[in-house]
Amino acid sequence: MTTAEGDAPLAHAAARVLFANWTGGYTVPSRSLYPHQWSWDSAFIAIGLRHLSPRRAQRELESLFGAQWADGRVPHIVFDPATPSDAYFPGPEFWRHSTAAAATTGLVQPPVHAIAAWETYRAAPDEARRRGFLPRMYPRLVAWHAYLTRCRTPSTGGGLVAIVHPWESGMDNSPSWDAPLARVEPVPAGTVQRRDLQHAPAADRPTDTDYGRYVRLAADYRDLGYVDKLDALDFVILDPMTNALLAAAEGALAEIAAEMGADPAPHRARSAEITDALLTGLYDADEGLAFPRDVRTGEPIHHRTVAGLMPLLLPGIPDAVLQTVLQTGLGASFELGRTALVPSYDLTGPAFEPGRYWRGPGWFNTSWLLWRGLVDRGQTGVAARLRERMLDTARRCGFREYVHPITGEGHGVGDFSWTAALTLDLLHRRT
Ligand code: 2M8
Repeated sequence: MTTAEGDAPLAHAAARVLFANWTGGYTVPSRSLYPHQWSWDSAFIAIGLRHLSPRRAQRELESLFGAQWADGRVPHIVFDPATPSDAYFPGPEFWRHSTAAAATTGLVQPPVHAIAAWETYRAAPDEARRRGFLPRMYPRLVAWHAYLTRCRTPSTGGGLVAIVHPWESGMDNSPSWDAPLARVEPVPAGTVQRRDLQHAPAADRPTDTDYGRYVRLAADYRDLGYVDKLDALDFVILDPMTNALLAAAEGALAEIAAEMGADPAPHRARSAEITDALLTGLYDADEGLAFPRDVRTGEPIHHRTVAGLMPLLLPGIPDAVLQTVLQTGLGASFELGRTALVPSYDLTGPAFEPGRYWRGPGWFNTSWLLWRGLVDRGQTGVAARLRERMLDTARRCGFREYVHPITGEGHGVGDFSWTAALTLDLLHRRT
């Protein structure tokens, strides 16, 4: 796989970011704002890194799974012991948990890892076989998905897995979480140290009140010993992106199992089960997209966000649903393929803010996921337009964390790893 000649400067610039953010064993999302290893970031990073160094991409995932808990969960942050503990808040002394490998948080992030492992393997199968990459990763990936199924399936959730903190959605500050968060008492202002505001403008980041609520939820979960007593937690949500990714990741696990001579059938069956549960429990045919469901109230949360388009990732999506969700994506709320990046929140919605973290800006990872879903579902025309817009934006924004969805103006930090990694992946893969 090679990039076209004219794209060489962009590919080199992306590679420079990934090399600069490589720590020796994994890649930090950003040297300033996020100086540790993040779970789903590492999956997206591996997807790009495999084009530069398949071995580093393998190590990226192996290093994350080296901090996997005994119960199978893959922590959302693995703390770098060499980075001062006050460089990021909440740091290791807040979370108070260490595995044999490192201090970690007790939360998780969306399960993109099996997809990343399969893509990483396919970039250099011989090297991967020599290093025993799949035999090492497969049992760990199985244990990770088993944790979600065993511990995160609420009895009233129709078989879907739940998240227990906005940070677990990856779309931390989404308007979808406003109503469930309103039930949460923020910790007193003085207990939150906003390290993030030293690296990004306050207008691009969550408010102090929301941060106080994030910290309260995390402290409550920690004080329960990170035991998933779903009835005792305040924030328990069935999120469409998490579940669509789990269905897609089970599809990737089926490919991995088949490649290793193991039985792929249980993974295909699980993928189909989650697909059915998502279409029954979260998809709204009249609105043309999926909504999260609040397990505490049993009600859907009616904000239109990019997570609602993620049924496009489902390997077994029925054609009628595919066409409907695609029309929603192409419509006024998301303008898919016509904006700089796919907006994280409805362009016409009441809570839309084009510059604030997950409340409207476009992000490379969610846009890439939709691109990838469109390619896999045979929607190559729309996928090609989306890819062009993403590459234009990457050329103009300097690998920023997120951008104004229409103008492409950069927000958040610069030299952001998954922006660089996914740009590189797009350059290497024609639609
Ligand atoms: C953001 O989340 C972290 C907390 O995990 C933060 O705001 O401090 C989110 O965009 C999340 O999706 C991402 O994984 C993380 C690191 O890039 O940053």
